[in-house]
Amino acid sequence: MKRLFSAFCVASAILMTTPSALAAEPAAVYTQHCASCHGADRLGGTGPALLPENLERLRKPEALKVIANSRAASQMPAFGDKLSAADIQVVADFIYTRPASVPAWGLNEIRATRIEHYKAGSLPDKPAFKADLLNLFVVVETGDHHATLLDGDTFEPIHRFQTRFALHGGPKFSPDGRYVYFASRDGWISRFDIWNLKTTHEIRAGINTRNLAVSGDGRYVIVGNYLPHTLLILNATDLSPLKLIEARDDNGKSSRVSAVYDAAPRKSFIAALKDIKEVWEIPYTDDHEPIYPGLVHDFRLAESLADKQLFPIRSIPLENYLDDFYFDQSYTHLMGASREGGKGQVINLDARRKIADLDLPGMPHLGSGITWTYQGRPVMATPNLKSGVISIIDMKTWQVIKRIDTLGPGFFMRSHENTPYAWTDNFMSPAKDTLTIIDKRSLEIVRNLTPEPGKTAAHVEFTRDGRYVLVSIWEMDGALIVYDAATFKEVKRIPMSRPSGKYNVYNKTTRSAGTSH
Ligand code: DHE
Repeated sequence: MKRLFSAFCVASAILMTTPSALAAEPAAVYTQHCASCHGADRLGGTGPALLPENLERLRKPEALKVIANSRAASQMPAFGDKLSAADIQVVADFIYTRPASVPAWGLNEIRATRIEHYKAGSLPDKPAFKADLLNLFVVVETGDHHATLLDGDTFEPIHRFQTRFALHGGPKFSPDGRYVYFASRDGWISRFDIWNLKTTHEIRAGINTRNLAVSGDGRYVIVGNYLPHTLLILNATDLSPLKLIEARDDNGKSSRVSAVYDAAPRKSFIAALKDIKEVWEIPYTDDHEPIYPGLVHDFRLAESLADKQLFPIRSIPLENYLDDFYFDQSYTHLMGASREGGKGQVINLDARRKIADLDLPGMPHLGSGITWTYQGRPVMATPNLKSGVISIIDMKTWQVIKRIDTLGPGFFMRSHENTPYAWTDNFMSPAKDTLTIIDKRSLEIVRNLTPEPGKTAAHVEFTRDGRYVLVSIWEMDGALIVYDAATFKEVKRIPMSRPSGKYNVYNKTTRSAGTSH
């Protein structure tokens, strides 16, 4: 029956897609020209998923151009000479329309996607190259969907490899720094053995994924999804699924998962929910006795686990939705921005309640925040996606003690324990080719740099010792620029294909106060 239907669709598509001013039937155009790469159900195949959630970052006029002309570094052919303008419009409208029902993505579908390239434990326990294994960088190159492993002492690339389409968010390292886990927006999770330069396992955890976290003990990977509304816990050694959790409250209201983080000192994961006023803490050890008092959900969809107590959900009710957030270094406090922006809240995770409001204008990007000690007190600094300001917050009083005006709204902010300077970009503004450097001792701007006039400069990360700063020239013919962190002089330029984030093994695994965790 299914085959008959497809044959009908293809036949009618052929009849209807001969160049003419009249548009063909949308599903038929899709089936004939797009389904073989993007999947009959639009869930993706060799090409990315084409559902509205997955297309959020591509505006429709841009999509029309991609269909007609293809895009750089893509295997997709141009359809401008095969389809009429009306048909291109019709198929674009089709992919931006939600399907009648949400595609199923339960444990069976997830398990069916798992790929074991190398059995866990089958690769040598000895690095295939010589370098300081803790001063390596993983650099994500979004231009042609690759990642580069970079030696943080010589700044020489060690290995460049293909990744899944459209990685997003921070790749996360195992505690010993040997493995790195990537998440793609289409839900693919990949485990890469840095020592052996090999992808060992892959699995598709969701249809539209936000990010992943690795437990502080290295045993688990957790993935947060927008589509479907789930969290998935995986075995970190082979990415086999352990537990699928539906994100919903006790009234059955379900929610997208905005993000999930590892709170290593608490031995738990913390998940932010976009559509329900709760934040979830999910302990991952079996010694969490007693299971926390108060509201504990158990939306256990996994088949029975040996230990029924694993991964309970401790829900903290909130006054407002939480979107983007940041933790203090002890992971006792969570500072969150609501999705409306303009205001933030501080939640004490032990007291399980809000303890303060934060006076933050615009749309603070708390996820990019950093901390240091200023005049004997812990402070936190956050850039702002909507206004050109860095807010400095006293983490004892939760008051904003200074607003530093920059050249424009920025996205990322970074520092290191061994440098007196904090660096931020002005990525969201006309001044996106500039970087602003702030003295952490005076809270004053000491320099605005323009690494390459007219080219976007963003996302900074320090070497293990804090002596050098790596900056992305975020362009197709981009580069990674290495600066001396003390003199702000350029040291080296390494060509790369639209490099986005870069991640230093030591800074990440030691949870440096100058970087995201
Ligand atoms: Fe990101 C991290 C959410 C748009 C590049 N981004 C994150 C994280 C979240 C997030 C929750 C933390 C993940 C982690 O640590 O595991 N990002 C969002 C959004 O909600 C937003 C605004 C809209 C969206 O489309 O999702 C958004 N992000 C972007 C971009 O437009 C960026 C600049 C380009 C891109 O690749 O899409 C972008 N986000 C990044 C990068 C990180 C990131 C490079 C990792 C930062 C790090 O150093 O850890």
